[in-house]
Amino acid sequence: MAGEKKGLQLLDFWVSPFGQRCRIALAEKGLPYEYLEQDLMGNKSELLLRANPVHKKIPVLLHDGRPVCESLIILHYLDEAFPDKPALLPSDPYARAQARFWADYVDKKVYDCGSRLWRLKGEPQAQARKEMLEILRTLEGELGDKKFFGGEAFGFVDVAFVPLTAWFLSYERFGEFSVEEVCPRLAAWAKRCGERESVAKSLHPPEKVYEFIGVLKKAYGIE
Ligand code: GS8
Repeated sequence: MAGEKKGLQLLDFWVSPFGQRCRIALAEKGLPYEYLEQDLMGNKSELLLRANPVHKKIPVLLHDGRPVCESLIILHYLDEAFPDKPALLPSDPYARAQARFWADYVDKKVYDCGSRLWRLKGEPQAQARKEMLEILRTLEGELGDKKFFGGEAFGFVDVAFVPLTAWFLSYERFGEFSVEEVCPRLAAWAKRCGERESVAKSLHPPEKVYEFIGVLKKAYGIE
């Protein structure tokens, strides 16, 4: 047991899109929890190291003291552990598989490519820009004319992807493109999601994310 407390606790870091997924899911389900901000810059808490000894990363959800790690696994767990609350995954097995596929695509592609956009310069950065546009266009293609990725209801893929919309402004500045121009339907989806209370309460203004990237660049010695 990593913690002693009953109920739900979330070990998190304010700007983390992975942590924000969990905050949004908890809010969508109306589950109360204790938020425990973690220091990731060189001073990780005993609780975090005990709760996630393998990756030593946030987010970690503690449920009655038992840790669940990895954001998408946490979303899945919340669906299963609280079946009386609104589910994020659809009930049809095929639709579930599709939702997992796209959440996994977001996971593998967006954050990593975005990091390359602000970390790199010259040709490697141009390559990251090209890739980012392909990724966004692919996601826009999957969204199509739907309101949300799963259709009418805000669900698993939306929760997985929407925290990264707060990073769009930074991607646009480093990549010198406009999401609105390249992917208008995706931009409209981001706006639609941002109107939900669960999302509005969990995300930070894109300017704050941009400032935070400046802090990271300094810490990594990137000019
Ligand atoms: C990623 C979590 C992660 O990168 C998930 O939960 O989905 N695949 C995981 N967490 C970062 C903060 S957000 O960038 C983290 O905890 N980093 C601390 C470290 O690497 O030391």
